[in-house]
Amino acid sequence: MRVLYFFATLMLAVLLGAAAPASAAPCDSVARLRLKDVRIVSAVEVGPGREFTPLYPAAAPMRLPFCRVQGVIEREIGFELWLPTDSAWNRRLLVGGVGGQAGAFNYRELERGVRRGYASASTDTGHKASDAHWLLNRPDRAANYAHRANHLLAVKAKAILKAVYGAAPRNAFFVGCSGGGRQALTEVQKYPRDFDGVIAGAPGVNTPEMSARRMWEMQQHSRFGTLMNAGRWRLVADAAISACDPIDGVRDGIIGDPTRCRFDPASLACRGSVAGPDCLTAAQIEAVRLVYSPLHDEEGRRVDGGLLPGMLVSPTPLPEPFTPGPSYLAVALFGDGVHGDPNRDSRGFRIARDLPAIDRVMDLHADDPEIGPFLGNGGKLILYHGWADPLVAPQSTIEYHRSVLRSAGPRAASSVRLFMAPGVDHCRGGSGPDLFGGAGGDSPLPNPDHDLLSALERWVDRKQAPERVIATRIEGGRIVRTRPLCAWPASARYSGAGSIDEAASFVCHREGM
Ligand SMILES: [Ca+2]
Repeated sequence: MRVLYFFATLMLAVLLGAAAPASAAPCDSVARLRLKDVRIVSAVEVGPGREFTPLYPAAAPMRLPFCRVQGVIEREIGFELWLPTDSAWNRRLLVGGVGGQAGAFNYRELERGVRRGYASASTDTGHKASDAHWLLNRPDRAANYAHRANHLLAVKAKAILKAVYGAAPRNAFFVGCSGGGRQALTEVQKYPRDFDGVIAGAPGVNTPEMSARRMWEMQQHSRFGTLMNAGRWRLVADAAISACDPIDGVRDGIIGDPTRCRFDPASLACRGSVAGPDCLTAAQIEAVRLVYSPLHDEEGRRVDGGLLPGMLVSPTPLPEPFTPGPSYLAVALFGDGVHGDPNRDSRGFRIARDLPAIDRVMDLHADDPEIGPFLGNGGKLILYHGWADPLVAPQSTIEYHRSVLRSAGPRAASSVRLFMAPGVDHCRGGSGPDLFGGAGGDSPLPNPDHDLLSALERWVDRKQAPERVIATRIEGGRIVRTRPLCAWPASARYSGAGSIDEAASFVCHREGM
């Protein structure tokens, strides 16, 4: 078959008047492509002597030979498509989702993809992160961001691959976390034919509710002022971890399942009236209880399930994955989107009024459990979520998984897997092993036992569903711990012998089995 692609590419090159050797990145043919609604801005060969170093995230210069295509779909949906040489292409397409407000390309996935033989692609969803008010009076951009851009990218990237390599990709995968996880589920739910395999990490299944919490938390942090600084919130998270760590049978600095943890911040109360660095005053205890509790709107309706013990609250906005700068989607959504006011003060946010208003700006719900068409095409879906994620509620991913199983029945049981990652923060980081081949968490061992992307390849190719994946933790460039993540509802249990830092000492155990 390879020979056929070789000749197909050569023929295309000859037809287009290019004389590129077949081993070169296929740039010449791309620059001359004519595709409806696609403008190729540039097609540049990257390789030894022509290195490319992505500005974001900071990364090493890339020396692999590939063709870096920059283009625009329709008027302003920017995309990058990285094409390996004909002989290196694995005949697959990998699209990397982008979290937060998007407006940038996912260079981590572009790099991982091309390194592993994929043609890889990513879209900024139709605006640039440098434009803080991209959403102001732009319903067209709202639609592009919410669902159109990734769908169009899937369609156009496949067409480009067919033209360049002379063959359509045999399958297409999507990998994303956070907002990229929402994009992943939106593809599964709205465009079931785009992808054969999808990895959705920490997906904002309920992005409107999540955004409401973000705004509300910002209000509380503004109110508390210096009452609760970053160190105090750390004290609270650490105390909860310390208290609930042993419940899973292993004292390892990780809470296996924080829904089983009951932690009362009053256990940190200062003695008498003397405040100190290692204790909380009555006012601080009240602040902690409030922020960790389920959120209710001003009319008493429950919005979410609250934060779980061990999650670390940040009093200042954190950078959202893959998006340059600490700016929350929620801020653009409510100020520019809902109120059309670029200077709106977040302290004026009212949940009961503003949460329902999001739906009039754009559809950011990715909670539709009816994914029969995707499963009917043979699609495979891997969900994962860090148990210590304070930005996107892990409970919502478990609930979504449950609703999919309920609605699609046995077909879902053989085509959908959820992996909960103890101690893992938003998408990565935290105290738990966080490298397992999810979005931006490339495993040091890219094989199906250690890496979700490899496991997805095997699942799609050979119908072998992943029942566990071994997560790795690296500190100071060294592997310090490996631990299996088990297909939900199973969880890793210490076998009773061997190092707690070795995956081999753990088995996947399902309660009641
Ligand atoms: Ca533990």
